[in-house]
Amino acid sequence: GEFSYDTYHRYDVISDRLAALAAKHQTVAEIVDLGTSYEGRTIKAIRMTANISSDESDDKPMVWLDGGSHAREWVSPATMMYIIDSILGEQETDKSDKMGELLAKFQIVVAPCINPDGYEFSYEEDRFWRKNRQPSGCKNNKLNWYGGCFSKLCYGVDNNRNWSVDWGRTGVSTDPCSEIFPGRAPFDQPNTKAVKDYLEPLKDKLKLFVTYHSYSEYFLTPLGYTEDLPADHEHHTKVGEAVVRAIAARHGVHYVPMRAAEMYPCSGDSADWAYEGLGVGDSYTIELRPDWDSWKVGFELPEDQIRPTAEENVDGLLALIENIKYSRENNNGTE
Ligand code: 0X9
Ligand code: ZN
Repeated sequence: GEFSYDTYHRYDVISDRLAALAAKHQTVAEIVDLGTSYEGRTIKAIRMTANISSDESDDKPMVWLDGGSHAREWVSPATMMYIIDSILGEQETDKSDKMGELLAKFQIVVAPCINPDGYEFSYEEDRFWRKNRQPSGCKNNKLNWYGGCFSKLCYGVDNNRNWSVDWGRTGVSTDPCSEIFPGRAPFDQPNTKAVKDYLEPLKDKLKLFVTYHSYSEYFLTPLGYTEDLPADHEHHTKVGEAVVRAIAARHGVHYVPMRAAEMYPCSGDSADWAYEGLGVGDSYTIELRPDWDSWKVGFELPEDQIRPTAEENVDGLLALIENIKYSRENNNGTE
């Protein structure tokens, strides 16, 4: 294994590592090709479950985790890779019993980097790039006499504004050059469409949806587009408390649980789509390290913090899975 957690990795390295893991752990892992990005990169996930080639493995309750929706949030794909490693026993080997149980009960699908074009652009051109790289339109949508752009052509849609729930209303901009441009229609971007096309037919099996971002150290519960309390609010509050407690127990870092709209309201995010669009009662956004006050560090989380961030989120994920409605209803909860 050349894959380390002392450094961030390029998309090809992440993809190769994913393939190598699936090859090494063939009885419990397989690669899922979700789709193709605008620039032609394959958007991949790894599906992990006991006896992966058996038909009954398809019927197990599903957990979905994704990272790298926003290009510059490099600790997110890194954390996804570490979580995959831990589930497959490549890291956190003391948890092998726990992970075995998890693979027996669930199918866990992890897409480490759903915005590969943006991720690569944040290496090559602009470390602080957020959106994808599909041409989005002219600045302020203003054309010249000849049908070209009056000032300039811009690139990128905010992948986390492009989902269908409350699309295009709050916390978005109609300017294609904006960081929060939601696209021209829900799912008009290959990144969101790939995830939607994979998950929609599986929605009855999907019991937990988590999307990993940075930064702020928040555990965000529904809803994101409105301050109105969702029906499951009390459940979400309990889950949030359990998760942040587990995260803090690892390295003493206290993530803050809140409703996503309390961070700021915005339309069309992925967790709201999973919650209201697919009807997944447990749907969350996690904002990884650093904390909100460390804005000078922000997206440039030092490489020596990759491992602790990932470690605390392995523990956070285990607590999360124990506390989702599905687990509680099946008497596997903590209460
Ligand atoms: O704005 C986003 O898409 C997420 N934050 S980030 O800094 N990673 O860009 C937050 C999405 C959660 N939803 C709401 N805050 N409504
Ligand atoms: Zn983000």
